[in-house]
Amino acid sequence: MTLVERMGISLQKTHRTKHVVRLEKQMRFKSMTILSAAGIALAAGLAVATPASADPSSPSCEGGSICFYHDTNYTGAWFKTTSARIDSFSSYTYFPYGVDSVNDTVSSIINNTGHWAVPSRNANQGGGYIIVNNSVPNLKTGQIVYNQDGSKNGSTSFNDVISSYYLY
Ligand SMILES: [Ca+2]
Repeated sequence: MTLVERMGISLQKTHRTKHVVRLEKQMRFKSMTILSAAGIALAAGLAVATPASADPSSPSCEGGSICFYHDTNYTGAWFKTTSARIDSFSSYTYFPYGVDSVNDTVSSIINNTGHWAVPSRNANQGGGYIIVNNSVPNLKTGQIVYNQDGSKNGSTSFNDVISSYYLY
């Protein structure tokens, strides 16, 4: 093989390699574009799903029910019932996971019973109470708390204290 022939082969190789590299770059760009589009679609799906799960009118607490949530804004573990009263939450657990007792752990309430609900600080409707007409997104603040004799307590938090309730 002459030197000229060798140079010819070498040039061909270089040209071919560059071409392949360019093709690979194009393919990588295309697959990245597809992945990005999938990522955007996924993010859009999640953006739609999040407010739906926090919606107070969600099927998790349909009409006739009262729902107690471990966390504020109707999130976290939840306990749903149609009972007219529960005298002690200590024997009730949340659905579906994690936290055992409903007692002294409630932070928000959805009341779809059509009645006023009166959750109390102690078991057997004792120790003071609040009156819940519809829903309370955050028991940590803004609550009118009553003493057992009906006088106002002055506290604005009724978070993590509820042990019983009745519908009025
Ligand atoms: Ca309590």
